[in-house]
Amino acid sequence: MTAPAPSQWLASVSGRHTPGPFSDGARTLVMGVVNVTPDSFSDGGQWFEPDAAITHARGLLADGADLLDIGGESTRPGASRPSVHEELSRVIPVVSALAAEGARVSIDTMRAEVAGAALAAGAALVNDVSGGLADPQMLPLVAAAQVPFVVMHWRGHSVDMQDRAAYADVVAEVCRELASRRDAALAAGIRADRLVLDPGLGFAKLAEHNWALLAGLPALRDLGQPILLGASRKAFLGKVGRPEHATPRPAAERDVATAATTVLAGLAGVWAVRVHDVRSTRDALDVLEATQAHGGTP
Ligand code: PMM
Repeated sequence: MTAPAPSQWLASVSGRHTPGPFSDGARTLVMGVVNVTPDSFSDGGQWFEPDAAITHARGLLADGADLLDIGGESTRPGASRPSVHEELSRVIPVVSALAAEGARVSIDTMRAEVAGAALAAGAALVNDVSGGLADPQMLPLVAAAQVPFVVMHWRGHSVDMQDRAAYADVVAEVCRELASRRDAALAAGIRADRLVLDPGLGFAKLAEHNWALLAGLPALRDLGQPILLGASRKAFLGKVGRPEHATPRPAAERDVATAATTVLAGLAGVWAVRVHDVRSTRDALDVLEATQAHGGTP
């Protein structure tokens, strides 16, 4: 599958927005990232204490986040996994506090036990970067809980995932592998209107694969499910516009590039973007929506 020619890209995204959980499809939602980890690539250690994570999350809500994605396991390339006990102790106090304040909380985990505890603590959505592959209990748990589920494209745990970044046609293969996980989720009893698909930028992907997937958003959207996009601060954005052997920009200096990907996502009718800096993301979407309200762009 080849990406549409540039002149066709805007036409192919024109006017089509897929509704999804918590959304009638009128606009792209903003999911704010709260990593309660010591080692995430962009903000590891900054919000590791529950109080710091909760304060940070409140700031994301004030900046306009529609959802908060709370995770206790770093998925940076090469990362090793925390124990279940450690993951639970990182995320549950944060999920409970924020859900009690009325925030819409997503739990970012590959473990059914953590997802179950987070749902009991008030989470409203499960975001599994393995799409149910890492833990066989995940799909039945989500089906029984009757909550929305994000299925991300995944080829294995972070410790060696970049060894699996080999594709003849990345857009076609990611679409095919996501469709197979969608079918597994449906077969497990998860309702189609609760399923969100995510191409998994940076997970078993090189920079060229991430760019091809951004160009391929219309093909992903044609899978018929709402799409979540997680481009925020990822390494390929640190390299854009730099000479090949230059040092990439540090993660905290990638928010303008992230906002540019948000505009592309909004144009392509993506359901939600998962981002670290909610303020610049909201600005980018507000500009797009104001332009669209005046009849410009699809
Ligand atoms: N990326 C990260 C973690 N969780 N979940 C989804 N659905 N999609 C993503 O792209 C994604 C994710 C890694 O980024 P981080 O370390 O900044 O959270």
